[in-house]
Amino acid sequence: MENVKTLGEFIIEQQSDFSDSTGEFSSLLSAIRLASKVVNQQVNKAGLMSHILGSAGEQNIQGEEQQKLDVFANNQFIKALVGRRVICGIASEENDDYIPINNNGRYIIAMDPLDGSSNIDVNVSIGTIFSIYQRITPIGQQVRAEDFLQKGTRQVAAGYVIYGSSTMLVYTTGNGVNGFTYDPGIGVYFLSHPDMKIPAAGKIYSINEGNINKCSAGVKQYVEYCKHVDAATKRPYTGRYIGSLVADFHRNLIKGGIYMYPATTDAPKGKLRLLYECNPLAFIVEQAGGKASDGHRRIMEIEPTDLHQRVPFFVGSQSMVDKVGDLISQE
Ligand code: AHM
Ligand code: MG
Repeated sequence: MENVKTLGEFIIEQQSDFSDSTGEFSSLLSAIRLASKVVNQQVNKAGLMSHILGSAGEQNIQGEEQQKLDVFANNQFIKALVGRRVICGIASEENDDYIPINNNGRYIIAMDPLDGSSNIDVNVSIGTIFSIYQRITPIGQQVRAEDFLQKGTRQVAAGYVIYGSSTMLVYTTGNGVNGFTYDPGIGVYFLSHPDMKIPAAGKIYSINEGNINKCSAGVKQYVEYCKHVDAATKRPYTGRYIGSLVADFHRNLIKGGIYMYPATTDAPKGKLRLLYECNPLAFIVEQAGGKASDGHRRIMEIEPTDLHQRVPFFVGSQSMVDKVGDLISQE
């Protein structure tokens, strides 16, 4: 075990790089680490919960209402974050409005505590996504909307947890991307993927192609391009779509590829949320050498106007995001 580094050790090492002399930021990451372990445990027994122990909406043996897993995950992350007192506010996909916490905390967090939760019943990988900022309003006051409506370029950290065939935590503080794999036997994350880089040109495209006739001309042309046979550019590309953002993103980050959730005629702003789905993954992909755009603009430069705002999302290998962007701009 000589050369093996745990997430705990890694966080302490990074503390100095991050000017975190008070250890506040480390404490925040530890809260996320802790909550992810609790959620991981529940996700692993999700099949038992619904089919054997009774489904959500029923009462458990103590007469308590069983929570759906996404609500459970939300509560776990909130509980862990509140406990550390370094957070002044939380925005979550599960809450209509932001939650003010400790007025003396320095950090705000935007999160999707359990993304892709429609996949739980069919045993497909799901994830947690988070994005961290420093507050704008002065310490000591209650947080306001402007603390959350910051551009992605102002993120100080972002990451995701994938609850998959193994559970991983991947994050960046703007100094590269590192991935940690969870050993459930001893309850520890180990550094397994140091300094992750996305291949500049991938061969996987990920889109819900059932919606293709509701997409704009540029997106249609790009999908046709992906399927076109051309030995020189190694096309056709491979189509892979799990329908679980973290899982699709994670695979493409490692293998090279593009994930797309474009605007459609039904959803002119796309489906995914800027603050806690797109911005954090954009930060990670850029730190890994890739790109993220809404088809026209860099995701992280979009000025947010609403906590739950949606944006079209194209994320992955640089040349692929550029290519679809070129076709969209020619529409
Ligand atoms: P959710 O936040 O309601 O779980 O929705 C987000 C999910 C993503 O994980 C996934 O990429 C996308 O929705 C799939 O949408 P669709 O079924 O329209 O392809
Ligand atoms: Mg979501």
